[in-house]
Amino acid sequence: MAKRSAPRRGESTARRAKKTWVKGERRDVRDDEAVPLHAVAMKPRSRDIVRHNEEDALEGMKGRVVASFARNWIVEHIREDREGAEFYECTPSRSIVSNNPSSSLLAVGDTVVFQPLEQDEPPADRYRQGVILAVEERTTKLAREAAGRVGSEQVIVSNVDQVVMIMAAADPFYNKRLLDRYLIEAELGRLEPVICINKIELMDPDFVAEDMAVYGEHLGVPVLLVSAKTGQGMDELAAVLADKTSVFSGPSGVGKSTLLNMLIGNEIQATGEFSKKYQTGVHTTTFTRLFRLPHGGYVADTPGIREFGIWNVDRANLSFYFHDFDEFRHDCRFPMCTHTHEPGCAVKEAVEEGAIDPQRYESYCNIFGSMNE
Ligand SMILES: Nc1nc2c(ncn2[C@@H]2O[C@H](COP(=O)(O)OP(=O)(O)OP(=O)(O)O)[C@@H](O)[C@H]2O)c(=O)[nH]1
Ligand SMILES: [Mg+2]
Ligand SMILES: [Zn+2]
Repeated sequence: MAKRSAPRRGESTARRAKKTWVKGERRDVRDDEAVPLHAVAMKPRSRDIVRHNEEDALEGMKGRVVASFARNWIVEHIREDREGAEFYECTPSRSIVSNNPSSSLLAVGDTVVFQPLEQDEPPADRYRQGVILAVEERTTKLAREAAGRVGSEQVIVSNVDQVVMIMAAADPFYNKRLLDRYLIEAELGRLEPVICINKIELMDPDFVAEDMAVYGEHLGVPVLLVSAKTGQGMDELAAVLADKTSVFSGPSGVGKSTLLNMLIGNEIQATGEFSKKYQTGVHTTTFTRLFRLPHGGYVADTPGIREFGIWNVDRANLSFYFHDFDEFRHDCRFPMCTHTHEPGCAVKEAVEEGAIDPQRYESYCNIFGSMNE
């Protein structure tokens, strides 16, 4: 008798993967939720899809999800000619196929196959409608543990090159412990990390530079000190973003959207059509959205986050994400040393001698302590 789990002949990997999605389950939506509820609890609409090719339902148009808005996913059609953007308001098809098992069904940044619905010319304030048929495998992602769903990942944004972790020099004061969590997530999601401290005019820049030295000097993470208010460091930030796809992430109120508005500047009209239609408040971002930079590159603006549940790391491998421990861990007396309570721990010795930043070690212990045994 065939085993239940054995793939049936002709069943694609994608279709099998589809069955492992975690669906439905309602949960409380927090105000810092980066990914809307419908990303995981979808209720597809039944509509007639325009099938250009009846034989293959996946024959469709290729696009990139650039925003989530209300219950729709805004998909930009990827066109050969690249002349002018073309947007569609899409919902997932009931038979949507995903290559990202056990993860958010859709996320901003995803490459999708979609089909426009047959409809009359949409009203001026709406885009044409479409249905998403398939989601391609994500190459990179910024993810965290889904709120209220232990063991399930929530993708904030996918297919970006780097994560710019934005914090403020003051108002609100930056949180290095959150930075340490971001660094782990960046590595897991194969993203290059960049630290950007905004509102630098509110603090002594030398103090901040010194305080951040461990990241720049020991860990090789670029640290930018900027001010959207005075324009300080904006050229460096623009250079880091040029021709790349980046995500701005960090706590609420640190100036992510303000920085992005400055970078886009007067070009904002040119980049959107889109902006006019989906204008929310200037500040307090409520949904993730991808913007095209005037001089090349894209940046995803995201809602502020308060916490960052580490996903996919356990006590046994956590320390491997702390690269400032790398040169010491091999000298620990026990090969499976967790660097917490063991005697003869070279990492702890390095902390005592000042070779490892004590705050980084404290961060390690905090995250370690928050994980299940
Ligand atoms: N002093 C000072 N204030 C700034 C600077 N940049 C932004 N702000 C202010 O900080 C506040 C928050 O800015 P936002 O851009 O909305 O912050 P955000 O990170 O996008 O916040 P969320 O969308 O809630 O995540 C606004 O009142 C800005 O005017 C800066 O360089 N210096
Ligand atoms: Mg914002
Ligand atoms: Zn050790």
